Amino acid sequence: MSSPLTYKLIHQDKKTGARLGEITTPHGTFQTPMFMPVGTQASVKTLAPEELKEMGAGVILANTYHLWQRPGPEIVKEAGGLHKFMNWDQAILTDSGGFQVFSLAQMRDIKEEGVTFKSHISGAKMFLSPEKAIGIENDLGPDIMMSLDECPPYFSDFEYLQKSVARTSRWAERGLKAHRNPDTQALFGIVQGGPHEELRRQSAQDLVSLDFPGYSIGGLSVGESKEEMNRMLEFTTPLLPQNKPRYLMGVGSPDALIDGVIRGIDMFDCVLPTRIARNGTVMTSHGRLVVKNAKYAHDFTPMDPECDCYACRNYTRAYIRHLIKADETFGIRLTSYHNVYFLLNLMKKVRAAIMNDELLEFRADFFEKYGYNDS
Ligand code: PRF
Ligand code: ZN
Repeated sequence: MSSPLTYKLIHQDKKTGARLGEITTPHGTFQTPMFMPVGTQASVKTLAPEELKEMGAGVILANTYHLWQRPGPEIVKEAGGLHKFMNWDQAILTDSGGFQVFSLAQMRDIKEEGVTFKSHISGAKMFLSPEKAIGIENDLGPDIMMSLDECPPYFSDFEYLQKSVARTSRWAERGLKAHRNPDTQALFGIVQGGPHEELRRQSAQDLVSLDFPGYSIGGLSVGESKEEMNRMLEFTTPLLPQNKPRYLMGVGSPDALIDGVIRGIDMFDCVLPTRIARNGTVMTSHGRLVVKNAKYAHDFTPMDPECDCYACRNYTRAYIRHLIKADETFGIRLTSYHNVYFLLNLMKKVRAAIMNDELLEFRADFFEKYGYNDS
């Protein structure tokens, strides 16, 4: 069996766990550490695939749960798969639906067989098993797919977490067996375990013994502190193989990206840049800026004067504020464009810093300028 995904380690930072690498998929190669913009429903909100490509996104994420509910995997399959359906020819990763069932759906009943829940769209009672999730992901056809996992609340009681982690390992094994396209789609296992080192270790060991082509770290950034997340990452990444990618799920604030990279994470995704953009908030080299605020009404400078993205090269804060206030959708297209560009560009700078063995210096400078005060 030939692997559909290869991870090449290019350079390891001398002072931290950070790794510069390259992931090759059936739909192209991207450098890591990488931020993956989220296209929940096969669209990165407000942005065209050509725009994502022009800002250097080599991989995007889509959600099994949403696409299963609507339009349904049959239609995506009929279109020739997700890449053709959405006109994106670079890599795609799908989340399994487990996390979305736990965060969006009501009336969840988790059993060994799978999870029963009420659809947040139709209200219908539905059932998701590890085999079913993999079957849908096989129909959708992303390059990288996730195992079905359970993401329990971070501080659930120990007994519960222990049972949940063991079940997530069994679900991962069942998914691996059900996987129909191991030569063209890489299936990752997801490490869980809440705040407990022994459970994280058990979870990582179980999954590593199943020999997945890559590993995700789940159950973090779910309300715990940044220090707590960093502690768990520091403990967990050394348990994962050096020659395979590590993906920290649902993390995308600039500080957490840098601190994750320092602890050996290669891939990240988050709705943050597009979500805050729709609220009129942008990330800039000097921290967050609420561009729709009245104080920018007469400000004819770019959102971020240090940014060279399409939006910052051509439009002013005053204009974008006006568009957002007037409910003109072009306004949130510009803020979305900028925010996604900002994170892709941040990761590009992070990769350069790793190559030069100066990531810690980069972190100190970035944190100071951005206004983070915990460095
Ligand atoms: N599991 C899955 N997807 C996720 C998470 C998880 O734990 C998280 C947690 N931050 C985000 N997305 N399957
Ligand atoms: Zn910009």
